[in-house]
Amino acid sequence: MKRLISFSFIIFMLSMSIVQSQTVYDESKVPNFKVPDALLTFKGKKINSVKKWEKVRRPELLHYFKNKVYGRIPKTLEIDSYTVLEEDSNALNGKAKRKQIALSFKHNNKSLSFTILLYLPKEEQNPPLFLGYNFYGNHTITNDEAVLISTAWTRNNESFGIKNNSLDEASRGKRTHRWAIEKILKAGYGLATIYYGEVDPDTNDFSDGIHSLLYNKNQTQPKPDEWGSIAAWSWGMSRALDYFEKDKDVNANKVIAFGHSRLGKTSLWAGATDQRFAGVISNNSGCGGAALSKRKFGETIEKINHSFPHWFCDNFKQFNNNEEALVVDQHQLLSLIAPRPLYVASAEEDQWADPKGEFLSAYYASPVWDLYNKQGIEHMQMPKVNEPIHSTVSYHIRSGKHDVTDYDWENYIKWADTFVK
Ligand code: GTR
Repeated sequence: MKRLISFSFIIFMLSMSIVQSQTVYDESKVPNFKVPDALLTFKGKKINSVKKWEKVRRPELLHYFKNKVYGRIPKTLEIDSYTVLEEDSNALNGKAKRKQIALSFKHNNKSLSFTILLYLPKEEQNPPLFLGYNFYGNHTITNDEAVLISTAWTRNNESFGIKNNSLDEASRGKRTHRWAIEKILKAGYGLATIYYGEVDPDTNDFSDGIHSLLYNKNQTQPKPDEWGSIAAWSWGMSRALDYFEKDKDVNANKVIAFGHSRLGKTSLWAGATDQRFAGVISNNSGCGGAALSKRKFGETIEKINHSFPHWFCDNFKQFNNNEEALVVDQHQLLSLIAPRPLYVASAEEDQWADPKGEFLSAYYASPVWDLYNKQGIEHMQMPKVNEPIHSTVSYHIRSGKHDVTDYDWENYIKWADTFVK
């Protein structure tokens, strides 16, 4: 009997854990939860002025996200030197000026460098620009043969011809569809991109990448409240911005942080931590990006920490299957970008990223833009597919899958023309 009970107990526990880790794609299964108020401090004080927001609420939210979600950066590390590896004022059939710049960093007898690929529209003086990471190397975003191929570790990808974790000519131009370079240049914007693996390889290994430059003696991995990979990639975006401040060809006051998916989580965190970014775009950023965690729809904190244990700080694991314990939610990450322009975009077939959770997040963040008399998302009703809402906080859900398309870029450009340029 005893044996029978313990056996059925084990089966029960097993089935519970299977139930718990099942992915929710059904709106009726979204739990009831209280959305934390962006304008109420942790001590329950109402925030009703820009001054109080900036002095009290914004810092406490930022502090919480640093310590519990993305991880804080242990020390400051500035560019040691930079080298213009290559430049051509007649690139892309005479339409663009191209530059490739390596930024180098040194600390603890270690060094790291990453390369910015920069295209600028030829006709413009000091144009604004979009800055975003790519997943497989700068040479994948264009067929331009002059773009240098990274020597950093890369995830293998058969359809891109990437073998042995290293890049070569086979992958050139494989991701052109995600980067509407011609449209961007024609609209008078520059485009800058960096291969994210040069800043920190996307593996659960903290011996490589930028982290190791900032370790204390005998430290081999970040402390529980120290930076994971997303914070490391965001750090790299800020260092690129440091470089732009020195480059007279670009307008460093008009740099828009862009990112897709994990790199959209990254652009949001970059915009939150570095107020020099003039605007932020989150393309299908999902869990740990724009989407509300407490909805537990699609990807959850438990799932993301399980698949990608290195993306967030270790403290974030406290919230695996324990979203109730989070005193914030991702709309408060978005609110840290106020009053600057923010664009959150979803895709209809990207249910894993919870489009509704991304939309609601922009909606619940909007009272902070209201404080500054800027227009956020005013209605709780999600817009129809392919009917964008353009205001200082913008949102669209387009048809199709998890990706970056020309449709997305056309909308980002329109929004940037009105709210950033
Ligand atoms: C998925 C991950 C998402 C998203 C995506 C991506 O596997 O679960 O959170 O970041 O990868 O970056 O493409």
